[in-house]
Amino acid sequence: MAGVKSRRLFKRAQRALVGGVNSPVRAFKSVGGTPVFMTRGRGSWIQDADGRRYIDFCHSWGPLILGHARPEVLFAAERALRKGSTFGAATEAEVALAEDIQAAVPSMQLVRLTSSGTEADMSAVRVARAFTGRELVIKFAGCYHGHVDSLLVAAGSGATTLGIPDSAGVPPAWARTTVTLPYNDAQAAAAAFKKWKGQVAAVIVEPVAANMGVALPAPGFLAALRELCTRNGALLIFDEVITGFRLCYGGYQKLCAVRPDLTVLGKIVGGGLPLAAYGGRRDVMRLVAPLGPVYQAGTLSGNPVAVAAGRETLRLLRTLKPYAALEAETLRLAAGIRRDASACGVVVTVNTIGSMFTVFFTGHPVTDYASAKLADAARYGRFFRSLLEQGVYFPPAQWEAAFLSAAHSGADLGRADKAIGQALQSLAD
Ligand code: HOZ
Repeated sequence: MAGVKSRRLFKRAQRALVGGVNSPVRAFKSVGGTPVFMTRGRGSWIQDADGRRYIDFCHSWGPLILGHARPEVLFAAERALRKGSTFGAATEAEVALAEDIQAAVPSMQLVRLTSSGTEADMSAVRVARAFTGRELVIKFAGCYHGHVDSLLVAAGSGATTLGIPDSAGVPPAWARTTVTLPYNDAQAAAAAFKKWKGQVAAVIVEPVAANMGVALPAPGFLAALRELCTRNGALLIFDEVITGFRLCYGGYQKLCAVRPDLTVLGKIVGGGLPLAAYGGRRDVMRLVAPLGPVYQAGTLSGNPVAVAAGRETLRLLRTLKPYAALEAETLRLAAGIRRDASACGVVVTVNTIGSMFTVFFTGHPVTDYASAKLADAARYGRFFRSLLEQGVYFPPAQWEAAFLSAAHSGADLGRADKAIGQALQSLAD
């Protein structure tokens, strides 16, 4: 249960902020209890307003692959800040970050930096529509591409958590420009291309779904989407906001060897500050202003402080190469969770890839939105609250990814493993 100060702050917050928060999943609605107000973080831990520390497996929903307040990243951001927080003008550092992105994700031949993943997703879809002269966009149920109007259809993440996957306020005519299909169903995609022949501008997909919890692409699924898009003159957009620089140095596209036409990045690429990017084929991106007629802009786009944090994070990832170790630790943690769950008779499915994982409270394999929705969110809430009591912070929602960072030590993971065992046991009691 949240401490006295967090409870007091939440009361105050509700008088000033909608629902007391600035992003709905923070409200703890699906896990129950009062949101915990954080005051600081370092390495693998965060601390709340009551001075309690937690081993963090949410890590701000993914950006902090190196942990909180990594000194080199802080130093780089601080150095940039001292020179001026924003110019609304071109800087050399943003060019260097774009070059780093091009080198790591070669399909991004031209890059545009934005301030949030939502903005980058929205812009990628806009440019795809302009390039093809078509309106329809295929997305997959349970995938989340930010709170873009036309993509808030069967949306995952907070929209699923709060039971509003089809948001109010989206004109039905806009929602009708989106065709929603089951994730991992290449046949459904082929049928959709047949049905809406010559009308599909783009297919947008999280190459590894992470916003319905973690669900892996079935073998051949992404390659089939590539093939369908190419054959039908549509663009393939990979939303790698979560997977970018999370599973390897670059995008998941490097691991699955499928080259999208456009890619969206966010989270890690901004080193924990508000920065995202979209980019792709030169002939497509040349449509974006000032080169072309697709308008997209931002006062804080390519903000120097965020750029500095992003560049330093990428530099550290190139140097430290943490990916193999992170994956091994995640697999170990997941094996422990499965073992503990089975020992106390609690049914779980644990999906992992690299340093991402989700504990689903269902015995069914989770491969798409329908199977993810079988998970028992109320059980997850009890699990979450038990972990919180024991000083371990998981994402406060069932349909999200949890993350390991390079800052988690063996001791952290040992403590977390014990706490998870107890949390599972409490569900069995
Ligand atoms: N996009 C984040 C991962 N699902 C959630 C963050 C939020 O909605 O606040």
